[in-house]
Amino acid sequence: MHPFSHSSVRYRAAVLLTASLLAVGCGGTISRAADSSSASDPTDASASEQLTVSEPASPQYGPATSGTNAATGSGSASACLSAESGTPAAVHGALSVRGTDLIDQSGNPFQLKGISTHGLAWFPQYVNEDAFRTLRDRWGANAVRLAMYTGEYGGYLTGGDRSALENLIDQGVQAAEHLGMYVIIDWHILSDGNPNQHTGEAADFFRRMSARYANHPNVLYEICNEPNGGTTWDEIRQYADQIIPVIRENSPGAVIICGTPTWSQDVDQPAGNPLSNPENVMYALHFYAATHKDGIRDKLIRARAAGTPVIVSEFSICDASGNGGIDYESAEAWKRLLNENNISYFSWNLSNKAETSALLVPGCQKTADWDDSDLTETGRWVRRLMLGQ
Ligand code: IDC
Repeated sequence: MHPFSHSSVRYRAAVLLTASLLAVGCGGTISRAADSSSASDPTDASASEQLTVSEPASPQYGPATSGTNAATGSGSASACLSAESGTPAAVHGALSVRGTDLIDQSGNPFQLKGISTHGLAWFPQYVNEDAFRTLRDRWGANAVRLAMYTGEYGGYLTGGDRSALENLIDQGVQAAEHLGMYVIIDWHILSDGNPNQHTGEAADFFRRMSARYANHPNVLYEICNEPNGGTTWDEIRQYADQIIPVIRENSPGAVIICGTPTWSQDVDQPAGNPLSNPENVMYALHFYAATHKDGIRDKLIRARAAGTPVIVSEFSICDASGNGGIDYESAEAWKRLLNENNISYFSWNLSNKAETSALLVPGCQKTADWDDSDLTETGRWVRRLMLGQ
């Protein structure tokens, strides 16, 4: 049984203990704003209608207090993690990359099993601790991914409310840390297909994020979700060679996820043309099972054979539009491949949008504590995957 698939007294005790320790040792450096970003996803009218964002509950975590350097957020990393006894991050500690494997603090291969948010600006209501606790205790998740679109409507570089987006990230990181879960901060490029278009903004963003979370070993950085539109690996490499040192300056040991060409499918390419500083870097492979089949599975196998560490930081079991029918046969083939090779994965997406990849049914208004009847077919499949069923 997955050690975190049950709700337990131990967890509650750990959370209480953590809450008190976090207040002095691991507090965040920015307080949450009273408002939240509220742009709707214009690509789906029905979803937009549902997306009136209510004011979030009063902050559960204050800004850093005594014992923490409020300017840098520097608490003791070990204090952060040791506080959360029994939780995934307390048990596995700081992660790193060895060969093709993600490993934990004891040097054992470790598999992140995570859920990705939808766009933070569009579905901010799911960035809450109860939601993440539900994913941890009822789904067996040990990680979440915070997807911050950069180029879409309401995105970070396209008129989005930057401070609201960064507050959501902080809320998500703190909730994850509180629960002893790992968390990816995702610079979610998509329509802006070449990350070099915005290297300056990305560097600025990751400089500040990596400073803020320098002593938070549960934080991973994904520097470009899905390069596309003909962007080559060589171009991505040039971008990564600029962004990775920026993160390393503040957070030398963090695991960094680098996207690959063709919407993060070409993981076979980095091997022949490596990054300048490939330590603790994993390469993103994204699949949508109804579209991406043997050809992409072969790329994964070839990449690993060439020594490339691969992480599936986004997937679903429908087609690449995020919609359409589920391909169960291909989904099962992916499931076998991921589990046989201990490959980390993050399921797209935690929302009630009317699309196949959404994990919640469109009528579901709950933002946590979902029952089976609240889950879509995809949601149920993903939950079974994570629970090892
Ligand atoms: C999709 C969402 C959809 C949204 C669209 C925006 O599911 O609701 O309207 O983005 O353009 C990806 C991307 C991810 C996509 C997803 C499905 O990383 O942002 O989300 N997908 O198309 N890569 C392959 C598929």
